[in-house]
Amino acid sequence: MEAAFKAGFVAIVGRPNAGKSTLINALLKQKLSIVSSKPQTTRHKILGIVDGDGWQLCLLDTPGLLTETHDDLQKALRTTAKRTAHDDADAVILLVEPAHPDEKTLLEFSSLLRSGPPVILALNKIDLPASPGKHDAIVKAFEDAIKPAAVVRISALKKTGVDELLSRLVALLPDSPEPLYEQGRLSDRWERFFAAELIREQVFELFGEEIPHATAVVIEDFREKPGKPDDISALLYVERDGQKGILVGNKGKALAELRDRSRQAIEEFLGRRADLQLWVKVRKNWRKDPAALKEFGYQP
Ligand SMILES: Nc1nc2c(ncn2[C@@H]2O[C@H](COP(=O)(O)OP(=O)(O)OP(=O)(O)O)[C@@H](O)[C@H]2O)c(=O)[nH]1
Ligand SMILES: [Mg+2]
Repeated sequence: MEAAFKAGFVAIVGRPNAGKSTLINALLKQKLSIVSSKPQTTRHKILGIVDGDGWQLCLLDTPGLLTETHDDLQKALRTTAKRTAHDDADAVILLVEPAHPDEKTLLEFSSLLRSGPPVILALNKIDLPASPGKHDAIVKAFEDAIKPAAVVRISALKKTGVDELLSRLVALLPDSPEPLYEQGRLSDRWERFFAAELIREQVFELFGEEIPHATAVVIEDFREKPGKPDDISALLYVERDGQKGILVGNKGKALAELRDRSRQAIEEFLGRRADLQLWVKVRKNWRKDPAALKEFGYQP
C-alpha cells in the first residue's frame, strides 16, 4: 500500500524579533515575509507553502507575541498570533532567542501552548556567541513548561539546522487525503499584499524611532499592463503631521528614496517591471482606531 499523503499547518510563534520571518523564508527557500532588525515587523498571519514528495507543509508566520499591549494594533497582533497557534495549527514551532528569554514570555507561551498542538522548540541565532550554560537553562525551563516534541538548535539567518527542523515538521504532519493547496503555490495572498509589505519593509529599513510602527501601507491601485511595467499606487498612513514631514523629507527626498528602493524590491518579488507611486496621508492615531485597523486589514 502506498504511504498516505501528509499535509497540515505549522505556526511559527515567538516573541518579537526572534527571527520567525527569517525562518519561514529559510524554510521556503524564498523571501516571502518581511524582516527587520526592529521588533513588531510582522502584522499578519502569513501563509507560506512548501511542497515535498508525499507531503505539503503550510507554514504560518505570525506577529511576535507581546506580553503587554498598549494600543489596538498591538492587541490585534497579539490576538492574531494566539489564534494562529491555538486554532489553525497542527503543530507549532516555538522560536526562542536564547539571549532574550524572559519569565513573562515563558509564562505566556506555556499557558498558550500547553493544551495546544505538538510544539517544536527551536533555539535560534546559534551563530551568535552565547554562553552555553544559558542555553541549557532556557531549554530546561521551556521543556518543563511546554513538553516539546523536539528541541532543535538553528540559525535561520545562516540556514543552519533548518533541514533538520523541516524533517521534524514533516514527521508531525497529519494524514490528508490530498494537498490543502494547489501544489506549486507559494501563498494564499495576492501580489498586492506583498507589494504593501515590501514598502513597509523599506520604511523599517530607512526610518527610525516610531515611524515604522506608526506607518500602515494600503495599495490603492495595482494594474498589470501587457508589455509595460505594472502600475502600482500606494498610500502610506501615519498618525501625525510631524511623521508625514519625516516620511516626505526635505524637498520630498526621503519619499523618493523610499519609492525607489520599494520599487526595486517589488520588481524583484514579482519578477517583472513596475512603476510605483507613493502618497502620504495622516490618519490621526490610527493604531487606537478600530475602524482604521479594519480598513488596513489588521483586524484578526
Ligand atoms: N544573527 C542572527 N540573526 C538573526 C537570525 N534570525 C533572524 N535574525 C535577525 O533578527 C532580526 C529579526 O528577524 P525577523 O525575522 O524580522 O524576526 P521576527 O521574529 O519575524 O520579528 P517580528 O515580526 O517583529 O515578530 C533581523 O535583523 C534578522 O536578520 C539568526 O539565526 N542569526
Ligand atoms: Mg516577523
